[in-house]
Amino acid sequence: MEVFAAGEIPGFLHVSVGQEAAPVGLCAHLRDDDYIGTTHRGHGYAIAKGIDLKRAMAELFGKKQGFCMGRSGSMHLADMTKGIMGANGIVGGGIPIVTGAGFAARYRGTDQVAVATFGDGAANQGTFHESLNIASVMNLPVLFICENNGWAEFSSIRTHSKIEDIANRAAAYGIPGIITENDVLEIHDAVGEAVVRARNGGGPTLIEVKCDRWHGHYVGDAQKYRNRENIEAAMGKDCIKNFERLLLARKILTKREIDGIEEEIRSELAEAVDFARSCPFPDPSEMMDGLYA
Ligand SMILES: Cc1ncc(C[n+]2csc(CCOP(=O)(O)OP(=O)(O)O)c2C)c(N)n1
Repeated sequence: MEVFAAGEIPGFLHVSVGQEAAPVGLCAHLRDDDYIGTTHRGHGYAIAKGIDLKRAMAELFGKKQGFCMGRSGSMHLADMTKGIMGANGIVGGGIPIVTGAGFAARYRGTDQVAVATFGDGAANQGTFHESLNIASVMNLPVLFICENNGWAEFSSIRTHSKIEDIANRAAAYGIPGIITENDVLEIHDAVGEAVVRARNGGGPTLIEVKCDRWHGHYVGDAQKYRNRENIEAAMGKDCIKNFERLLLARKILTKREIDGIEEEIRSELAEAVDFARSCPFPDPSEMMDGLYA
């Protein structure tokens, strides 16, 4: 957010602050050869799936050393070596792509799984319904993870859906629909079961995570449509701090160890930003490289 606000990252940036539990709880179960496809708010998943931070940051900066040679920026960040099929700027656009990856895994007879993550707004797209249906009837190894943060851009879920629980839509396709809180261990448990089911031929699962978007839809969004109480309530629920408290209470980590981890993360991020700054932009003469005609 700081680097974007300083004007160093072009385009739009959608951060997932407040929504860290789902990427961590999910990706702990995934192998490098499992597939994931995310949304415009997908950086957390890319990091949790193991993307190299330096090249990811270079991509956000639009630099040549980025994973997509500076072509994708934030919203189509991909790294196929880690099964990261891409963020997607088209709301609901990643869901059928991931469903196709699930079909490919089944067709090749592997035990890979494919995971589509998306928001509550995307659950109204035709792609969501078509993908759940075909994944269900073909018993595909696909997980559908809906991060319901209560907002689709500037619209509250109350204005775009008559039901509160997106997970209920699973019933229409005869697959399990699970609801979790924004709690890393709860998500880890739910995903664990769904991944085992998918790898063993048991078909898809829809998991809805009830979470909160701390900030605006994009960095710089003044959030005139949202009142102070709603924002403060969201920020009052911190899935990282909650997990820290649990680790301390169970004496798994000390405060000092937690501080050490935070320091490590801070310096890893600083290194990534320095790397991105030092990289050149792609040369205009390379503009047509990588295009199909
Ligand atoms: C097909 C399509 N329609 C509209 C938009 C504009 N748009 C961008 S993000 C967004 C809302 C997405 O909300 P949600 O799926 O809940 O994800 P969140 O932003 O909450 O993570 C919309 C409508 C778009 N990018 N693509």
